[in-house]
Amino acid sequence: MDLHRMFPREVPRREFLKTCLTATALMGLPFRLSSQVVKAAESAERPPVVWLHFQECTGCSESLLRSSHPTVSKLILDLISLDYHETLMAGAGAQAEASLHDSLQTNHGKYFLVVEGAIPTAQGGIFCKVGGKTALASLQEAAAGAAAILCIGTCASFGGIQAISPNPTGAVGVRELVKDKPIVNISGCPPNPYNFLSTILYYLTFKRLPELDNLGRPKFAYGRKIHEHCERRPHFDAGRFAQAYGDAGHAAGYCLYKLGCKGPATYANCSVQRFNDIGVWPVSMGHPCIGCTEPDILFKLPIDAKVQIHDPTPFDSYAPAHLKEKGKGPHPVTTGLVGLAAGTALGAAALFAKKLPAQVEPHKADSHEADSA
Ligand code: FSX
Ligand code: SF4
Ligand code: F3S
Repeated sequence: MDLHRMFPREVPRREFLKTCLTATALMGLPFRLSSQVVKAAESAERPPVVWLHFQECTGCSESLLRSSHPTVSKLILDLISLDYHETLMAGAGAQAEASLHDSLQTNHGKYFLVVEGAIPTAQGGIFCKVGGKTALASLQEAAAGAAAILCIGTCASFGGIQAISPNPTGAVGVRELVKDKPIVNISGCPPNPYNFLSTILYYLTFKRLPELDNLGRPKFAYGRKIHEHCERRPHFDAGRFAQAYGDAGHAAGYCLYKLGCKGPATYANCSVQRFNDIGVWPVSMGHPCIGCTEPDILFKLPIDAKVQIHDPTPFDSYAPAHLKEKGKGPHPVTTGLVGLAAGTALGAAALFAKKLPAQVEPHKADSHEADSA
């Protein structure tokens, strides 16, 4: 597929470097390794990628490709050789099937398999078919020759919305079905495109996959709770909560915990590496986090349900907020302004990185990682 022609990649040098630096910081790597990351991004090596869609809304691809600022999507398309992607490819029908078959044969053992969407398993998997084949059969065939599997989104990672009880199609995530391949789960509904980009860059730089948490997610992106770096955190600590949408506390940027914010139980970097290149994320827009990266929260807990706070974590990203006293003292920290000011991609990523345990050199391979990948 000639994506070079479909998505011309004139990424200005300054934007290219800035994106690489942001990814370096996001990965928790020290600044001195940024030149290695840049070199890897510039290298001619472009791992072959086969991208399959199953039960999902395609929001993961959409959010990746339709960013207001196209550097991330262009860079991703530049870093990989995207051999098959049902949403993007021009071919259809038998031609597309032939292309998939060719790709799996030619690059056997070398390609990355990206999976978007859950896989239905009930009744032999008849609930999702592409080209007459069940998603289950397509996954098994493509997984067999993959060097590693990247699950993009919570659907592919854990089943997502399709797997919600009573789960009539028996939808599951990839790791329930594939046991003999390294699997990286980049959860989120949809995930932040930077987390996908950084995973690819990590692999290109160190020739191995990043360290993963117990849910198979890269620790650099899912190692901390969003509550730890939320700009509304000073209000949480001070006991100031929005009680209803649109009330004075909500308008003043108070904490959204009482509206059901799942931030205290959600591992993700959204409060730091924000979305849409304009420094926004759900909480900065006034909506509680719904825990979209977490298999036991997303769609399983009602939006207004309060999560238990088991281990209150100290915050140190933002200065404490003080109530304004008439005529003196500091003004209350207003969330939107602080959020936007703090949301510049590089600064925000660096903020997250400084909180991570030192991850200077790539760690030793474990069972999650691709030895040959
Ligand atoms: Fe799922 Fe992705 Fe949510 Fe949608 O494709 S993670 S429903 S944003 O798009 O898989
Ligand atoms: Fe934590 Fe959510 Fe409140 Fe932010 S809005 S401080 S993430 S509970
Ligand atoms: Fe998802 Fe919560 Fe981030 S809903 S996008 S994990 S703020």
